[in-house]
Parts: sequence; C-alpha cells; structure tokens
Amino acid sequence: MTPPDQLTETLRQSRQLHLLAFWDTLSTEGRSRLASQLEGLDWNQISDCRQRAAQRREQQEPSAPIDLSSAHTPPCHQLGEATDAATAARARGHEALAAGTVGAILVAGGQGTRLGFDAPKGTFPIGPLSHATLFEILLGKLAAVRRRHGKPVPLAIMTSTATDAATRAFLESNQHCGLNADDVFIFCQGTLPAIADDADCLLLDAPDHVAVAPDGHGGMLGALAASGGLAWFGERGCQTIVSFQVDNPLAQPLDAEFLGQHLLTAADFSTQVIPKLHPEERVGVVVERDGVTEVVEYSDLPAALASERRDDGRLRFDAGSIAIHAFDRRFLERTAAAADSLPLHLAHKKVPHLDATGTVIEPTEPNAFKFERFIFDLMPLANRVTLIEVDPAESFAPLKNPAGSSSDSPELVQQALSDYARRHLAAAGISVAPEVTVELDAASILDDTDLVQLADSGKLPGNRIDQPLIVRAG
Ligand code: UD2
Repeated sequence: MTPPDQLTETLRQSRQLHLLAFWDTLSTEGRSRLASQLEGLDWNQISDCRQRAAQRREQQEPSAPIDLSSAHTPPCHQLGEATDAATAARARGHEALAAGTVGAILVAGGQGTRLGFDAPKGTFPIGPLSHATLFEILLGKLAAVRRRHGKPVPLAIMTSTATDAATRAFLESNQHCGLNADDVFIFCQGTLPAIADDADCLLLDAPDHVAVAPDGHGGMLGALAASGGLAWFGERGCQTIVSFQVDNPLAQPLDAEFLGQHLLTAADFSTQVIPKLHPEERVGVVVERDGVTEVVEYSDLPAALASERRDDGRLRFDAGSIAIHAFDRRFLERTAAAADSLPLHLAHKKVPHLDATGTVIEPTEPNAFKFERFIFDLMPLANRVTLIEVDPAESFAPLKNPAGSSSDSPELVQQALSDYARRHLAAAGISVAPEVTVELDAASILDDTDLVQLADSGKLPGNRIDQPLIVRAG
C-alpha cells in the first residue's frame, strides 16, 4: 500500500516528505495511524509555526524585544475594601451565582513536567491533612457554591492528549468530586508539531508518529468551540465564564466581588492580579500600551524592564497575572473564530526524535521549537478589560515544583492552605494553637459565613483547636 496521493502531495508541497521515511517498514495499522495523524494536521497553522521558527532561526526575534516605552500598569480595583462599591459588587456577584448564570473552565492540560509528576496534575494529593487532590479541592469549591446558592456552576475541564484518559478515569471513579456528572464537560485541547531548530522540518518520534505537544492554554477557546462546549455554556444559560488553572488550590475564581466587578463594569474580560513584588516572580504582567490592555509573559519581559521601579518603590510593571479570568460569554463567541490566529509563542525544548536510520535520539540540549498559544492574548480583543487586585495569601499558591524546592513546592502550598484556614478561623472567632496544621474542607466551607455558623454551633469546645483538624461544616 502506498501513502494516499493527496497526503503525499501535501507533504511534497510543504517539503516534509521525510515524514514518510519509514512508511515501507510499517504494519497496516502503523500506516493508517501515521496517515490519519498527518491528514489531521492543520497545514495552515503549521505554516505559521514554520514561519515563526524560521524567524527565530535567523535570530530576528531576540534582537527585537517587546517595546514597552509607552506602556504603564493600568488601574486596578482592590478586592475586599470596605466601600459601597465593593458591597455593591459582592451583591451583584451573589445575584449572578444565585441565578445560575456563571460557568467555569478549569485548564488542566499541562503535563506537570516541572513538578516531576507523571499523572495529571489535578490528581496530585495536596490537602495538608486530607491529602485531597487538586481536583477535589477545586471542584469542591464549585460544589460549595451550589450548596449555598442552589444553582450549579457548569464546569468545562480542558485536558490534553497526555491527561485526557487519566483525568476522565479519575473523575469517574471519584464521582466528579461532588459535582453532578451532567454539570461537567470534558474537552481535549489540540496539539501542534515540534519543529527542528536547525532545519525547516517536523520530527518523527516513532516511525508512525509525528512529535507534537499541547498547543498551550490558548488552545482552549478553539477546542471549547469545536467540542460543543461553548454552545453547552449557552444552553446552560451561562453569561459569565471564569477560567482558572489546575495548579492553584487557593484560586477563588467564583469570588462574588470579582464576579460583581466584572459584571458591573460590563467588561468583556476581567482578570485577577497580585502585586508583583520581585522582578524574578514567574507571573506575566498586565500592561496598557497605546490604549490596549495586554499580558506580557514573564519570559518575554526584558530583565531591565522587569526590575524598573516607580517613585513609590513599586515595580513599574507590577500587575502580576495569576491566570484567573472572567469572560463575557458573548465575547468568547465573538472571538472563537480568531482563536487560531492568536500569537504563537515559541519554546526551545529537548524533543526526542528518530534520526534517518530510525534510531531514537534523546537530546541533551534543546533541539526543537514547541509552539503554544496563551489565552490571555485574547485580552487586546476585548472592548473593556477590568483588573482586580487580590491578596496573594488569599488567592495564589501555585504548585509548580517538586518537594524540597525553594518555591511553589508541595510543602509551601500546604503551608499556604493551612495559614489560610488559620486566618479565616481566627476571623470567625476560632483560635488555633501555634504550629497546629488546620485545613478547611473545600466542599463544605465556602467562606467565613460557614465558619461563623460553626463557631456559633458550639461544636468546637471553647472555639479552640489544639490538634491538627480538617474543619468541616454541617
Ligand atoms: C502561568 C502563566 C503566568 C502566571 C502563572 C501563575 C502562562 C503562559 N503563564 O505560568 O503568567 O499566571 O501561570 O501560576 O499562562 N496548561 C494547559 N495546556 C497547555 C499548557 C498549560 O492546560 O498546553 C495549563 C497547565 O495545566 C497549568 C496552566 O496551564 O494549569 C499553566 O501552565 P504552566 O504551569 O506551564 O504556566 P506557568 O507557571 O509558566
């Protein structure tokens, strides 16, 4: 059997015929696997990737850093202030939750390479006492909202080819972590092929398989629309859709004031930011440049600009993005068609591949470019962007690195979760003995209202906790 004519022609035109180098050695199954992968590739997108790779190869990009000379940090609403505006925003957010018009997208397609964890990151046990997984904690928060407001928050979970099957199996066997199966929509993001750094070539990582990688969380919108997820949100009556990342168990994407500010300012796109204190913090920054609001990723911000400070001592660009966004659903519908034209970001990586003899090469140095799109690149398309500054101690404890690391490690995340619990228990009049670890059960404790009820119930003798305790309401 020869390769399909049309496929051979496509490969010839794009000068990628080497991808059929092992065709004659393949079984029937292998041939059909390779042909269907190649036929499924989007050659228009690949052409954009090849062009970007060529520019990088020719050293055009490093010499042209982003021009931020006219840029500044846009104004932010501060979350949690005792003002009438904040009270009004909270009321509006509660109203939306009670009306069931809020949906959520959990971005969970990353491979957790930095964490050194083979399974989907969402299945990592992180509860300081319960060892609840990231999925249980994050989905538990949605269950708590349903319990409080009587309406579910429909949730779409984005997986990737690397995490899809294991994520589905985990959610099935854990009863969707307390959510109704009907309220959960799982969709898989796409991939983009890696391109060699020294030649205009896609790579094979097996005789019958092209090396590909997830297309970044910016693949979310295209994949959501193509899978029917965007229409699903519409059918469910969701007007506002929040998105958040699987690696942050302190994420508060359904905070009522955040939702209310988003709605009251009639924003297309709202985002939570934290004050970036140190230039080396690995968060993108929100900037306004010539009237357009956008996120500049930390890896794209030149070191000199990252460390520039204003007269008041704050960093010039200090609106650190923690990747918790709220979108107007109509904005996502309007921009879905443009999802494939969001900018491509390049990463120079080690990509295992076959050499001409079919031997697997495991590179010790980066040898290829991988391509990703970022969801925050939708921001410049928004008519109105609202920034809400949150306290990192309340909203941001990302798990990125393995045990023992000096930042974003499991130990530090668990400490942040316990500190969060201790602070909120104290606010409700419940004290915790020094050095004692406490944890709030995400599914039963939504906010301080639940803790005040617990304090009033007399279930905790003297409203004092002396032993490690998972605090549950009800
Ligand atoms: C991300 C943000 C950074 C900051 C930081 C906060 C980007 C590009 N950068 O940096 O500005 O907000 O988070 O923690 O977003 N993911 C997918 N599919 C992919 C790639 C990633 O679902 O193809 C998910 C991944 O599962 C994770 C999230 O996106 O939940 C962030 O990915 P990351 O850990 O690679 O991003 P990071 O820490 O460099």
